Amino acid sequence: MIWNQKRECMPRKELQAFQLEGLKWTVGRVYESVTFYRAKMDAIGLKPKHIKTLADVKHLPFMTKQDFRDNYPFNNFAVPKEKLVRIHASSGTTGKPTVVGYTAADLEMWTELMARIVCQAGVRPEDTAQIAFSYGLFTGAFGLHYGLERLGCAVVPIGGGNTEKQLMLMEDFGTTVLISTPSYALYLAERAAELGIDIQKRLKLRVGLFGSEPWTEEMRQQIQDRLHILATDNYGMSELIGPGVAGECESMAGMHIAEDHFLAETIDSESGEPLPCGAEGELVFTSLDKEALPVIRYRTKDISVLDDSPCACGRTHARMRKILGRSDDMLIIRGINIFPSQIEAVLLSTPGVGPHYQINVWRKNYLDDLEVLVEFTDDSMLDNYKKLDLLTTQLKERLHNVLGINVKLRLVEPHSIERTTLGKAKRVFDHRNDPK
Ligand code: DLL
Repeated sequence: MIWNQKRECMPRKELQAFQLEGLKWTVGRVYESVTFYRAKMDAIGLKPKHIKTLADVKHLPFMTKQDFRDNYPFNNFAVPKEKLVRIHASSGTTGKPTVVGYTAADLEMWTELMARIVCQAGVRPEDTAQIAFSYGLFTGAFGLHYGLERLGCAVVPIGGGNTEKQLMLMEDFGTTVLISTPSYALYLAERAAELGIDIQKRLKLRVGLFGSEPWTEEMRQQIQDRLHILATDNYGMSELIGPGVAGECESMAGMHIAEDHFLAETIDSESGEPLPCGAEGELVFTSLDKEALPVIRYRTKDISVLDDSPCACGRTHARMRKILGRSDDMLIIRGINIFPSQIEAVLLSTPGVGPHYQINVWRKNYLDDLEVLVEFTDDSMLDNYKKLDLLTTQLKERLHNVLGINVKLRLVEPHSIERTTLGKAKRVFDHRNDPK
């Protein structure tokens, strides 16, 4: 089932013409109505009339999170405040949040996009969907809520946390679809096991839509095995719209980007130069029909690969590969670049250790040290030093092979690493700049 056949299966030539219209419209509006962006264009002598082809996007200046902060709260909006019907904001831990606004037309567009995302993940009107994201300023819960309702599902808006109640309602309501972060899905499975709930017998879950934080294929496998569901990925960010930017289809071969609403590019994070399709780089998005908060060349810091080859599902929109990490999450240890996802992939594909881990980075005597804590799964290991030693050596070797550096590895008892039940999981703790 394709939610919007006309849009999602548009021949690529037609799609590109459609995108060019949207690009011209957006650049014109931003130039007229958004002072800071007009100043950026004026500084390089660029006028809206200079945008003649899609390739001309590369002449436009980037937008970054800092632009949102500098224009807090509403100075980067292209409509007067009276036109807004919703305001969301990022969950940033320090300083002022990143504020995003929606007109009625923006909310309608977002709802349609989300119906598309849930439909392509395999959700159907007869499903019951439980939303375990927190409702509030975070865009995740509301975005999925409206999309699921538009599709015709029964939505259970329980919100984040409250794990035992989540499990009770899942059983009593016959929930078939779970919406959450991937780390919370794993936690749910763990709690169910602790409470003696046989997931296969007592729950009817069949599909999960997970996003909002990085997760590897190995993590997907663990979720699928433990919850007995199809675990699908979807991607987005508040600055652009919230969830709804991209999501997997039944082919499970990358996430289709809603290219009729967003123009996607990848760039070299350091030079800012555009990269060809197929090359790994930082994702950059331009909105094509947003009213309240048009976004031009927003640098996401998320690293991925674009693929515009045809997909078996028939949708023509390009796909993006699972996020490898964020350029600002990349750890540079003794000159070597390491993404936490590389560590996750090794840990989760090694039998005997669980999916819960923590990465610490320390600096001692001017040298960086990477420490990985991971839980072993078998309680009986506690008394078996030989087994523990063997597993430690094996993991250290595997990590060394993948990362090219020695890692301090600590096997810790099951359940000793703190679980994230609300919001995004935090697994990396960089202590290099901690006050002495
Ligand atoms: O996390 C929007 C969202 C909600 C997406 C629910 C999917 C589901 P922000 O809080 O603004 O918005 O965070 C955006 O989260 O730049 C990525 O670094 C990360 N992220 C989001 N989805 C994924 C994903 C929402 N599927 C930031 N895989 C983005 C990896 C993701 N990282």
